[in-house]
Amino acid sequence: MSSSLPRILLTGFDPFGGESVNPSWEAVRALHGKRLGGHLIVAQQLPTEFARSLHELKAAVREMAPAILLGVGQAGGRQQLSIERVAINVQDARIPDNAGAQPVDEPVIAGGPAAYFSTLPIKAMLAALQAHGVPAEISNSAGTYVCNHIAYAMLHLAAKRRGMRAGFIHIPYLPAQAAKRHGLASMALADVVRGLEIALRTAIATPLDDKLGAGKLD
Ligand code: PCA
Repeated sequence: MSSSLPRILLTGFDPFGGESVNPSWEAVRALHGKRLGGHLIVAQQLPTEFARSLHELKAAVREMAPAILLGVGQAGGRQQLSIERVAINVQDARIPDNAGAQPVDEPVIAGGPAAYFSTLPIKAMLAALQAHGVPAEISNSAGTYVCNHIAYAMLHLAAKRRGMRAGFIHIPYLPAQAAKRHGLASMALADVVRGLEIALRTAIATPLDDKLGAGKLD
């Protein structure tokens, strides 16, 4: 790997909740080693475990000092790429994580702020995805499980490092996962990979976000 290019750290998770695959890892690993807009993408798998994922994220950021941190996670049932606006300082696990931990109403970072907003240009990313025919939305909640935990930790790390921006995207089930659950939405892996690439290109090219209405009433 060329060492001089600024890095994009792109994370995905291992399977959880009885699944044998996690589309987030399948998608990010397809982009590992790719050069994009003068940056080099490094894909890393994080465990779907509260404690260990945080540990491994911190180590990777320390070692790599990426310019952009993008976390990706599965959100079964969502219908499109879901660009997260916010991460909150709480863990409230409906199911145990892959190490059996099930924290309820614990902070991600004790003493940290209640929430962080994404520092990636979420509206510009949304517009670019839609313009390229990839279904996408802004989401105002990343949940309270391991994905929100990692999204919060990424933004906490980014708040302390000048020049590092961070954000999180939730993605739907793959078609093969949805086929087992009558009626749930899915997105083909190739579309997810293309969407992540578009989102990253836009993040690189857009230091200041667009002002574009994408609010929700509910
Ligand atoms: N999705 C879970 C954790 C790992 C993943 O891919 C979540 O949304 O919290």
